Amino acid sequence: MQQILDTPPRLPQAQNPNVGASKFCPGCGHGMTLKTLAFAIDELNLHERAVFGCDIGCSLLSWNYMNVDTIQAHHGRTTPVIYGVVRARPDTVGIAYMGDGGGLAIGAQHLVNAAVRNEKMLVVLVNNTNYGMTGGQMAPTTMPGQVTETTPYGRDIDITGKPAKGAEMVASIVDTDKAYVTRATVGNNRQLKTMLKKGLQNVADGRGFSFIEVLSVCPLNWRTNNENTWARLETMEEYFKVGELVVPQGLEGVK
Ligand SMILES: Cc1ncc(C[n+]2csc(CCOP(=O)(O)OP(=O)(O)O)c2C)c(N)n1
Ligand code: SF4
Repeated sequence: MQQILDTPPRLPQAQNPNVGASKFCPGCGHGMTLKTLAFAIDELNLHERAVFGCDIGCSLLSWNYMNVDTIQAHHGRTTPVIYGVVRARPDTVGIAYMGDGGGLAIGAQHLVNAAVRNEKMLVVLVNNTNYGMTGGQMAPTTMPGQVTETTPYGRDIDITGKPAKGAEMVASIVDTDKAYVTRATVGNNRQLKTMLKKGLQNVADGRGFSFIEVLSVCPLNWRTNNENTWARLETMEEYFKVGELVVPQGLEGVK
């Protein structure tokens, strides 16, 4: 038993070993997503080509998390910052990492333009159904009836509309011969890694735009214990269907 306790956890090479204690709240989905992303970069051996951009929001806490070149952008602006890098240095594999507020509210126009133009970059959008960093306000993805700081009686979709489905929106505007669009969940780590690898490989091959929405958890603002956190994720998975929406030819070998 002691030997197990003394064995350090296996860290991916693409994760910074000197980051210290996690800055994310215990049980946060950002940490799970980032570690899986780092393993995906390892398995594709993309350390030298990867450029990681983090948004404002809790994603900014990853500014020193990755062991690859990293840029911190303004809220919603990570997508254009990263495709600027890729346009200047086409050999790079640009990754724009953001929350649902950054991708589907303040940065929505950038996401649309990048998808339509088939910018050769990967967008990872972590959907935790609220504005995490600022205390848990309603986001475009907040579930019907969900209580947040700004919807104390639950989200009323007659007033605010239905939750935005990012993956479906992106799938409807991309070049389906070149783009990879999918929805993953932190509830299925193995599938998440395969999807991240496909998204990265699509960019690394120079084929085109990749978009991965990751259903995630925010136990702090949801005010949920472990059991209720995972129960809520299952409710999210009923509304936001997990699975691939657009898969171009050429990714068959990526597992
Ligand atoms: C231009 C601008 N507007 C507003 C803010 C305030 N702000 C900081 S984080 C945040 C919400 C972040 O939510 P989300 O993008 O969903 O990421 P999460 O924290 O949930 O991961 C907001 C509104 C800001 N930093 N910059
Ligand atoms: S507020 Fe939510 S999203 Fe932000 S670190 Fe804490 S659990 Fe994660």
